[in-house]
Amino acid sequence: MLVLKRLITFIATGLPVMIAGVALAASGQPEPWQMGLQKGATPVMDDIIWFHDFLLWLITAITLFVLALLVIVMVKFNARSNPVPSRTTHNTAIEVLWTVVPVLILVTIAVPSFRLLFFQLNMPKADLTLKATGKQWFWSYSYPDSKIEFDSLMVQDKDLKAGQPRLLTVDNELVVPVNKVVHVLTTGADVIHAFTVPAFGIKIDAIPGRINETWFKAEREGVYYGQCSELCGKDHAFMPIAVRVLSEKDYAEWLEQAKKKFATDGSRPTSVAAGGAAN
Ligand SMILES: [Cu+2]
Repeated sequence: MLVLKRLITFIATGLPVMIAGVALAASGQPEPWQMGLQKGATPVMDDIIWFHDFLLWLITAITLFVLALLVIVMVKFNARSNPVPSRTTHNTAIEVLWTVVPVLILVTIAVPSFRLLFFQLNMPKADLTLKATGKQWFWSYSYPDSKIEFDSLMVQDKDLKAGQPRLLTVDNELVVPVNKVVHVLTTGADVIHAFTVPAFGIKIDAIPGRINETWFKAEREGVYYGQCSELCGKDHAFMPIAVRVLSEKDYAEWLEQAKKKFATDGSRPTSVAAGGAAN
């Protein structure tokens, strides 16, 4: 009885909180009691969410169908209600069906799956190129076209200002313009890290000695948070990624300031990897 009581309490109190969590999940960061994925801010993430939901409905339907078959068999064909079993061993029609129908289901999954994969992997022409270098344990960002380079470190709990999320806020955010295609090149300076922003639908390894690339086009202004997603050492959990998406005008203003604040003379190559860069 206690279990039942607890279940009722959970449903009564937990569900409204969960539903509220769904509504809040639009803020570019995880929310308490969040269900499902963060709301997408890029076309790629919108497609990922669509594909995820599509698969969820599909597997739910398949699971319920199989469950129904099992229940029918248990009720109709148990030893008591069906004492003399039939001797049937083959049925051509049903054998064709249970081969063809799963094939059709797989094709239905494969088409949007490949379409999404090509959408993610075919880079559209870049409006802006950034480089993110994973280091133990922070990120360095450079804007090669503007000769800007800076480090982005997590803000410690005691230094947080009101409204800043704990473990996600950084001192220098990555700043990008809205509705522009941004290429992100990633590399690691020491060990493998991974550059991940859930609301953008991107997750790409940052590997010492090589450059990986991905892209995003943020369609809404705001701040979007991510975290290093490759176990990279003791402070792996404390090297968040914060991307601020600004209007084109605000971005231009930020860029002017940043050019003064974070200028590199261009003669110093960004350290690519301990073993990879001979500088
Ligand atoms: Cu890392």
